[in-house]
Amino acid sequence: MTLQIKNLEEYQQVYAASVADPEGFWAAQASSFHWHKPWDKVLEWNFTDPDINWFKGGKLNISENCLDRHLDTRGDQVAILWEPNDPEKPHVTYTYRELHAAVCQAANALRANGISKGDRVCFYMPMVPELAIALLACARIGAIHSVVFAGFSAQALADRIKDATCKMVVCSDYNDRGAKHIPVKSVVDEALAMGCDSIETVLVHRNTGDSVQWNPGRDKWWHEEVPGQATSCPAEVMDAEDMLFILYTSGSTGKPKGVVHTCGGYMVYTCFSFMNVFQYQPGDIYWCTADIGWITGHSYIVYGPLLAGATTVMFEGVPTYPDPGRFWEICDKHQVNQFYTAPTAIRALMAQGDQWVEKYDLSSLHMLGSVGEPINEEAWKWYNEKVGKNRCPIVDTWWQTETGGILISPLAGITPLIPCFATLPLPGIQPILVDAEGQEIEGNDVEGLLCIKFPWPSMLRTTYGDHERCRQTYFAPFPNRYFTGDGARRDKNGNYRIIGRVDDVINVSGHRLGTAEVENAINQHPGVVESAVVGFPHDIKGQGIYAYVIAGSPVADEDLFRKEILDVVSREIGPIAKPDKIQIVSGLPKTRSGKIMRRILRKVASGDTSNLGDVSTLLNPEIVEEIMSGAQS
Ligand code: 7RM
Repeated sequence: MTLQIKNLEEYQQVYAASVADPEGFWAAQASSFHWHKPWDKVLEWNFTDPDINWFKGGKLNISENCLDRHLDTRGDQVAILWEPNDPEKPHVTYTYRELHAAVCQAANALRANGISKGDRVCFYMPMVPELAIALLACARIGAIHSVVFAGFSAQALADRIKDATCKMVVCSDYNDRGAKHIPVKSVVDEALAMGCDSIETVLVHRNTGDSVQWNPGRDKWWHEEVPGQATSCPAEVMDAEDMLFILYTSGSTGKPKGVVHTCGGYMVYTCFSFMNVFQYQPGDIYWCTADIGWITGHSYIVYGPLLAGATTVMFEGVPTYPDPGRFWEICDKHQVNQFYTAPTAIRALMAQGDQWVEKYDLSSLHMLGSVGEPINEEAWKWYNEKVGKNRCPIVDTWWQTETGGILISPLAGITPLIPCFATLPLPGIQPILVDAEGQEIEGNDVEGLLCIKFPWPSMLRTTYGDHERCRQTYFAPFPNRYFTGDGARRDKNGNYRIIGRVDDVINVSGHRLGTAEVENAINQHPGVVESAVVGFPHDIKGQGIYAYVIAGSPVADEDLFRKEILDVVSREIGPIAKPDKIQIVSGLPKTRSGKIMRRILRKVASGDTSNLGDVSTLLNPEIVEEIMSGAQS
């Protein structure tokens, strides 16, 4: 059984033990799973290459641990409870036994279509049960999944398919999301027309039933390939360090990187963190509102909960459809016990007024979670008072795509809470703060750059196809440490408060974007010479996107120019990356070495020009005046 900590004293003991003997601690956690062969060594690592091996030589399959392992004990318990976009339609459940059969059928269908161990399969799908089923099917046959959030554009999808040389895309025909009817398959067709030569098959799930274009040699219907398959499927025996999945995430430079997670460590850590942070008890109904296109959905809708034998709710829709009471209606309807969402959703619902949340019975809730961005005090208080009725602990969970699982968070009902603090590290996690030179900042009541100084089982192993980029980004900045890219404060009692990114990554509605990535997209507009993108504080989104754009020739119709830029960004990345504000400028403030002084641009974008600091070292100090007077509000 995975250890579930029950009180603060036990947390302190377990934490101390996990640091004193990490190998002993994680070996004990790993022993609760089904291994075909035990590992030779719990941990071998260096942060120089980097080279990280957990449970090396151990043989397992994560889908067996999510499904087969539970059949005797909870085969008839609901594993996935799916709530559709349309509240008038019935919800759908899969028991562990049914999910096992469905996953085996899908796994056999993948094999029948030429997918085998090590092949990459791309997913571009809405939040339907078939997505979770097909992910687990990949894992069962040792194929590597790469989920692309279905809000990304054809171009972004094509980039990711090519980077991972995927052999198959799994998609749906259309997606009903809120009031929108989104043509998913046609975006895939468009992406594949951009030279994704590695793709042999497109497996299409019929979701809405509307007609789609068909490429007979390439496209296959899910309902023709899957249901006829056998309901058992021998699992591929994987090494603990074989790849489980790739998930693309934005960084401060260049194209998004494919973060790689492996089988054994990811399994052990997602289960352990799920059980402890959420304090899941047998029979509880757990709901995480994330999309499976992001890491939160991978780790805390699919893998963590299923490994723990939980009932996990999967929601197809959006928080505001058909009205802003939808989340609370679902909590009431399914008597949800653990509810995990993002601050941006909380702020959006808070802005709609209290009547929506007061309409429903939320007495089933035991705890509330928050993830993806710093939660501001106002949102924390509203969540606590209106949703939790002052009786549900709130866990502010800090982690990243790269960390695979939650690293710093209260354990619900155990760790004393401080609004807006992620509080304390989970067992096995050794965070430190460093200064710009990499010197560790010891003691308490201090602020610095957040690093982790010892490996944990679910950390990234590499970035797909480019190990050097992984080293450069995360391990080269400070020797022998994993650098998170976040700044943090440690209070007098050792509690962590995450301040936010210290690099050129912005967090818009909990979606992570690189400013360089948005700039590259804007620069695709033929009339744009150069651009600079920064984040600015936004009441609902957390951060908004502010773009400064230099046009090649005088702009006759500024509104048209702005609209064209938004279209280009939607085409290159997706609607989530569209700037909220675009300022047309004649130049950008640059240092003598040619670097854009983003500090100034951030200040202007945030509407605070009271203290711009020293601008005299700029190559073009005169531009600052122009930028300030043209600031968009
Ligand atoms: C899980 C996820 C990671 C970045 C991370 C932070 C920010 C995430 C919190 C947070 C403050 C939190 N993965 N972040 N959680 N900031 N408090 N509880 O979001 O890869 O998409 O983003 O998100 O900046 O580095 S992610």
